Amino acid sequence: MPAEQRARRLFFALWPDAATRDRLAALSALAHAAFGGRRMQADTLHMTLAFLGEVAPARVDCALRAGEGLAGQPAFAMSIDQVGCWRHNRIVWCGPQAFPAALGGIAGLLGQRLTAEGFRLDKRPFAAHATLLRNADCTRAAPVFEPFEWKVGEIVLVESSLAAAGARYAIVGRWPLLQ
Ligand code: 2AM
Repeated sequence: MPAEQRARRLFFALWPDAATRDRLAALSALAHAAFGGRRMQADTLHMTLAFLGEVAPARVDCALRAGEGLAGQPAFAMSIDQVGCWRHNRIVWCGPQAFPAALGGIAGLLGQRLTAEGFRLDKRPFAAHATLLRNADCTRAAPVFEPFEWKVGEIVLVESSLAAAGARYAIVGRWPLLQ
């Protein structure tokens, strides 16, 4: 099938700046020493806001329009101060214990906009997490670590494609938040 007709796997996310990515990568190494499993690539660590799945090429503009609706939302910061392991899927993740109100506002608005554009989203409540490891052993104890701040200044739309070396991510849209 020609590339321009192929469905594209898309999701909205928070993408860390270099300093935050380095902190996330260091936390991933620490978590790996505790839980084992497979580390996610350091340069693509992120927090998913809304997963769209396979999107037909003609519908990509609808996703971009939903992103445009985020203009005017405030930039915010969150403290990454929690590491957990989900037994049902053996994912080790990190996130904020205190869910920032601004993040709830952005996720809620994005969900509304996407629904209005005809996307069907996961019904489960949004769980603010960045996946660090897969296939981890959740019976082990979580590591102690120094919490750090993740400053969020933009929302991105990401395309994920499968390459020989695993998932490849490309940012296909970005929307700055109000500083
Ligand atoms: P996860 O890290 O918790 O698996 C790209 O796959 C991103 O979209 C990942 O961060 C993944 O979250 C998220 N995602 C959410 N729902 C998904 C689904 N049904 N299938 C694949 N990825 C999903």
